[in-house]
Parts: sequence; structure tokens; C-alpha cells
Amino acid sequence: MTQRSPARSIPSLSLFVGCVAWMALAATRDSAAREWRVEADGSGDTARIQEAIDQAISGDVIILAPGRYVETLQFRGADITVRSQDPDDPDVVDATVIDADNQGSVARFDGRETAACLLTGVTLTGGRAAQGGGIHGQGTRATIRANRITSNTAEGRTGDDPRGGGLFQCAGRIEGNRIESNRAWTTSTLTTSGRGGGLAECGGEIWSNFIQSNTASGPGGGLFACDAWVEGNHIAGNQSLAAGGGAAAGDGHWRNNLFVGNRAEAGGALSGQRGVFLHNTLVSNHAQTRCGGMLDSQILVFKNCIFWNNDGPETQSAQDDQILQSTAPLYSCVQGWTGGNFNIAADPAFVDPLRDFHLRPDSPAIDAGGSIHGVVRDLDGRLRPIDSVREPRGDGSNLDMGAYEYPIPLHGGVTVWRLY
Ligand SMILES: [Ca+2]
Ligand SMILES: [Ca+2]
Repeated sequence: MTQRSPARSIPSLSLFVGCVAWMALAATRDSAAREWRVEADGSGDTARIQEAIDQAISGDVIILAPGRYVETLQFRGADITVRSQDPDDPDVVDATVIDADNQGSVARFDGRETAACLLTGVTLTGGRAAQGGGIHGQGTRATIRANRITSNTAEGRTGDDPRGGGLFQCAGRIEGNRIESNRAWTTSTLTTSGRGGGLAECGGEIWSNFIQSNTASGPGGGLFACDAWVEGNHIAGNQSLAAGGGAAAGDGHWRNNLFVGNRAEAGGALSGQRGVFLHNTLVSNHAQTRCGGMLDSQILVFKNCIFWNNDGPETQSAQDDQILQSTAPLYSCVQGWTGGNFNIAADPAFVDPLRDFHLRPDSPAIDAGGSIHGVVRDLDGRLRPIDSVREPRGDGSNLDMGAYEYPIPLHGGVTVWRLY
């Protein structure tokens, strides 16, 4: 017995040595990762943000004090973090401003960054470039979170192919940003140029953003050619002089999005959409010549949406103002619908038809959806289908149509569970 004790201690000894070695390595990494403090008056660790980026290595964090930084940023492929002092506080985000002063994209990525590269909690403004006025991603997988990206311009003549007023070719996670009042614009007269006022050709995950009041002279007032997982976004008040006020030529998985008050020559909310389209609510979008809602779209899986009060020329029928020259949906609420397919045409009974698109208790859209794979939450982030009692509607899946599941969350998002 006495001889076995040392032998039995060997595994724990080697485990101990291994732990020490690991801790030493971790300590080395911790000491290698550095925080860089930058002040707008130049009194920080470096005089400018770019000097910190140039010296930083992967794992470093660059923290910007509130203030206005007039410069453009070039990320060099390292997985660094650039952030304000408090990315979760919108007042801090609004007060930490990087202004390109029309001298190019506000931030330009190398394209080699991974999801561990993080740009968060800052305002990006004053960008002007042919592509990506706010951010030119070059296919970067960097995480772009909780920023305000506003008043940037992608501009040029038709030959410059201006695209992506706010963001261009970002392929990582784009989450919780306010992407507002950007524009893609051509200085030529050809109006198919100037595409994607807010975002163009972005992939990855576009989650929980406010994409609003962006404009494009070509297609895609809000988004153009984004083949991505697009979920939980408010896409509002965007405008295209061509097609797709909210989005044009989108592909991938689009769900739990609210499209409201977008405008275009044709396809007020959407034009040329592809892919999967589930639980989206489209309200009060407007087109000058053809279809206020969804135009020219071939959808692979198309269920549980609401199309209401979208308007176009008065010569069209109510149904044609909602969906035209597109795949017919299933289990959706479409104003004026006459084509069957388990769709309904009854008023969805919004809490406020102009502002609040949650469903009232008497809404015929409650429990009127069809079963689907993959969507588990609604636009408020609450688990669907919320209650366990099935109304005798839809296919019995208990899912509601539209972006919000009934009942309405009360008191700052606290859900009142209720059977009905
Ligand atoms: Ca139910
Ligand atoms: Ca339900």
C-alpha cells in the first residue's frame, strides 16, 4: 500500500504542473493584451485612434473617451476591440463620435478580421466614399454592435457603382445598431445606380437593428443585396427612387422584421426578395407606380406574415398593393387577399394601426399561423408561441402571424402570461 501512494500521486502531480503551465500562459496572454485609452483632445495613450489601431495586436482593447474624433479608421486584420466607455448607454454612444469629414469611409476593414474583432458603442458619421460611406468591410467577419451609423454617403457617378451608404460588404454579425439617414447616391441621371442607402451586400447576421430614414437613388433604400440571416430589425422610413424602399434583392433568412413607412417608385417595402420569409410585418409602405408591399419576389418558404395598409396606385386591387408578381404566402394576413392558401384578409387589429403593430386580443392573426422550423422568438425577443391554448385557427401550431406574438408585453417588456 505504501508503494502505491506515490504512483497514484503522479497523475495529480502532472495535472498540477499542467495547471501551473496553463496559468502562466494565460498570465502571459493577459499581460500581452493591452488597453489603449484615447482622448479626443489627443491627451490619451496615442494622439489619434489610428495610431492605437496601428500598434494594437489581437486581443487589445482601444477605449475612446466621449468627444469628436475627426479621422478615418483603417483596421489591419487584427482582432482588436474599438469601443466607447459604455456601449450600452445610448447617450455615451451619441457623445463618442468618429467623423470622417467627407474624407472616405469612416471605418475600413482589411477583410481578414474574425468575429473576435469588435467595433461597438460609437457614432460613425460624415463618411463619403463610392462604397461603404460608414463602413467598408471588404468581407470582414468583425462584429459591429450597438453603434450609431448616421449621415454617411456612398456617392459617385454611375461608373463608380456607389453602394452601401452606411455599410458595405460586412459579413459578420451586425447587431443592435442604429443605421440612420445614410444614402447611396449617383451623381449621374441613371437611377438604377446608387444602391443600398443603409446596407449593401452584407452577409452574416443582421440582428435587432433600427434601419431607418436611409435613401438610395437606385434600388434598396434600406438594404440592397444582403444575403444574410436578417432577424428582428425595424426597417422604417427608408426610400428608394427605384425599387425596394425597405430592401431590394435580399436573400437568406428574413424573419421577425417590421417594415413600416418605406417608399419607392416600385415595391414600397420590398423588391426582388428571395430565400425564406417568415413572421414579418409590412405596414403602410408606399409605391408610386407598382405595389406598396412586396414586388417581383420569389420566396422559398413564405409563411406567417402580415401585409396591411401598403399602398400603390389606386388602379390596383388591395391585394396587388400588398403582394404583386410574387410567390403567394401561406398562413398570412394580406389585405384584400382572394387567393386562398390559408391566408386571411381580415383586419389584423393592431394595437395602433399607425404606430404599434402588436396584436389586440380580438385579432384574427392570433394563432392563425402555420408551423415552421427555426423561429422560436418574436420581435420583442419572447419565446413563441407564448401560450399553450390553441385557438381553432391556422394549422394548430399556436403561432401568430406577424412579427409579434400575442399577448403584448407590459411595463417595459415584462410579459403578462395569459391563457385565452
Ligand atoms: Ca394560443
Ligand atoms: Ca400564439
